[in-house]
Amino acid sequence: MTYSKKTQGPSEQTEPTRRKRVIVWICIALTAFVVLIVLHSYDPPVRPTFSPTRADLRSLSTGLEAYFTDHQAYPAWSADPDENVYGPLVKNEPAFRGQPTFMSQSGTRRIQIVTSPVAYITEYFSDAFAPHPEAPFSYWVTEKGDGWIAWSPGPDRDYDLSIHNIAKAYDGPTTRSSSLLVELTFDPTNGMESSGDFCRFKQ
Ligand SMILES: [Ca+2]
Repeated sequence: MTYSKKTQGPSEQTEPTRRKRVIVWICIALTAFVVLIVLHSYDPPVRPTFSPTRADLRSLSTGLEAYFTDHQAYPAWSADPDENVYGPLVKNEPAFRGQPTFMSQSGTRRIQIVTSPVAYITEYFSDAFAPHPEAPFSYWVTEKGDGWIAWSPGPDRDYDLSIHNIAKAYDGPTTRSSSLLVELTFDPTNGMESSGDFCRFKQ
């Protein structure tokens, strides 16, 4: 007696088998749909670049020197949030507390500032790397008043230069950075991974 093996053609699939295939195709379609939605909605974080920061620091440098020409002094700075332009931001961002920057017009002393009444710069530039998007650069003038340094915390958004070390890092006009300044400032050879701050100073 011989037996022939009978294969099951598409038209001969049983109803349960057909239902399983339909369910599998529906699952595949749903998965593909979800993946497409996720890919479409994914918005990679935009990292600030250094070009605008570098350009803003250059413009700031021009404004500071114009101010010096008229006043024989650089604009006042303060590390006290009651006196400086970081003041309104300190409540939500403690990183600005004690960080030196431009003295504000509403400070306790009546002072000439760099934006008013004469606009040596039209506004304090926003530092794209600061812990708050509206924060300007940090800023400090040497005790002798002969030099200034302005800086951004850099890609790690954490200030390496502060009121506690700035006098040791920058000692006035020089063409050569101190070893401490080199250590604490951004190194382009490390790409965006460098933790150092990004600065410009009177040379
Ligand atoms: Ca830093």
